[in-house]
Amino acid sequence: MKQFVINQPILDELTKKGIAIRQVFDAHKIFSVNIMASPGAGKTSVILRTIESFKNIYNIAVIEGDVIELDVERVRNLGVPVVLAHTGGSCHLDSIMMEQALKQLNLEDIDIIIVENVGNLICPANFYLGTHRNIVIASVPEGDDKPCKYPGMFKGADIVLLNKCDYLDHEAFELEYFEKGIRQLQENIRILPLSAKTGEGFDKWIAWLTNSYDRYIKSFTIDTS
Ligand SMILES: Nc1nc2c(ncn2[C@@H]2O[C@H](COP(=O)(O)OP(=O)(O)O)[C@@H](O)[C@H]2O)c(=O)[nH]1
Ligand SMILES: [Mg+2]
Repeated sequence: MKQFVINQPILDELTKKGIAIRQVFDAHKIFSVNIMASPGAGKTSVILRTIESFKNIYNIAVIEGDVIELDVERVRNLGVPVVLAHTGGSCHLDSIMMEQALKQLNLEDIDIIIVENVGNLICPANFYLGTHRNIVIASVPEGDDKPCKYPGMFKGADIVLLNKCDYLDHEAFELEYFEKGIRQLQENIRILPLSAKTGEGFDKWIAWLTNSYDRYIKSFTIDTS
């Protein structure tokens, strides 16, 4: 049977471009997060509610990895700068697509960039975009076995959000089994159940993001004491 192997020289070039993008972010003190999940897990819904919480505190911009403007429109309706990173039908975003999208944003006026990656629990994990944190979203209706089935994705996460927790009482979803699947890969990672529908758990997610942003900005301060 033929095995699918990602072409290593191409991957190396894309990683170099990702590193260059990180430098651009840091030159502008822009904190960036890469949101990855299955299609329908609630990436856009989480982004919209996050924007609502942050709108008057930070200048947020969004990059939507997609082929159509549906999610772009949803974000634009909140009055936030948003651009489509056209994937050409690819199953992940890469640093070339990111570079094109970034050219369309005014980087002088942005504190935080949120990237919505393509709905997929495999490929996006292999492509470095230059972002500062990987946010992986799972959702209750997808089932509790996703960390066991897609370890590559959960291994690279900085935090796991378990969305649609309003379904926890209705689905045969074992939270303990789900968490165990993640802790086998990363013992101390933060796992946050939340609901983009009801807002449950969002205070903790917003606190985590605020804290990560503050730590990022503080990292530029030279300690002269
Ligand atoms: N019950 C429930 N539905 C949700 C929640 N978050 C998103 N959804 C619904 O799930 C569907 C997919 O959400 P969307 O944000 O478009 O997912 P994406 O494809 O990952 O961006 C939509 O119908 C949302 O209204 C949630 O926390 N609870
Ligand atoms: Mg979406």
